[in-house]
Amino acid sequence: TVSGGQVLQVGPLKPSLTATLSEKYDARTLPLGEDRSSFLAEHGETVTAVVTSGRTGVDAALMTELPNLGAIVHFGVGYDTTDVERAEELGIGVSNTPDVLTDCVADTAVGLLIDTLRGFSASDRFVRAGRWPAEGNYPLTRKVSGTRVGIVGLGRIGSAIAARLTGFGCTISYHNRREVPGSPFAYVDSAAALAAGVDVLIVAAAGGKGTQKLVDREVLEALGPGGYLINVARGSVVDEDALVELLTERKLAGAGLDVFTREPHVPEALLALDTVVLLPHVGSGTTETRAAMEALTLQNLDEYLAQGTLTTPVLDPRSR
Ligand code: 8YV
Repeated sequence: TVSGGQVLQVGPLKPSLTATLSEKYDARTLPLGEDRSSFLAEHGETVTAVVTSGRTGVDAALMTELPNLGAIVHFGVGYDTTDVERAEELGIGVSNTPDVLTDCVADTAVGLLIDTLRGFSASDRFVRAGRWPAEGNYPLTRKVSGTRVGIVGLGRIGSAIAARLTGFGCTISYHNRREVPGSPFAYVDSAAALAAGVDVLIVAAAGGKGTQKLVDREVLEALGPGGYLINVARGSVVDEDALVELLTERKLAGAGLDVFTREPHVPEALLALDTVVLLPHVGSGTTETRAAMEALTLQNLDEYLAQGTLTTPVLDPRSR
């Protein structure tokens, strides 16, 4: 049903993936700006598969302009930039790259947690600025082992974070859409109640409409002046304005953030705070994991082009 179709790249991708798509799949790239509408008028009908990422995705308007689109293949586990409800109505399949990045994102969460509580990045800046000889010992920080950690979203990544922190003697509890059967960790039925009972709140929930500002001002206030927030999921899951305000007013002890609402823009006020650790969305960013994500992206595309199905679908394609 899909043979002879055109592959379209939407948004920037890993350079090696872009090269493979153009060299081996004859893929075109959706132009930005003025050329976009003439490109779509000319080529839109031929496109059967899109390859994109959580940075760009495919919205409902673009789906309308690609009337023969059958699959949206994402490089990345998150697909919140694609309108999956509309894709489902249209019978368009959607895939992502689960599992292969779980370890690295969980490692990042633990690294951020340790850095935020122990102030390693801030103390590195202290050494580089020549302050050690001048000022003596670095101020004391917060012990990590044995802390009470609440995880928002106990999916693949949240579970991998919990497994790691169990080794640090942390007490783990979690909030999730629904209780996870057989989980050894305590389920708490709201994010605010979870935050009220922990020292560190880790956000590991999927982005998208269902989790928009799930961690709102009330949740952050429940975490309180002794509490820390770690986010390796999506900026949209947290009320970023409230977060910045509470951090600035020292009504939160600190935050470790790999994701932001308007990437690559980071709220200016955070840059001045030594209580926060700021990472440029590097959770899955290792050579090994990005290669595995690339391979799984191409495996999904190959399977779709050969037989109309996806290897790791979040939505199965229907024959169109
Ligand atoms: C990627 C991510 O960097 O997988 C995800 O959802 O956020 C990251 O692994 C991103 O998708 C690439 O644009």
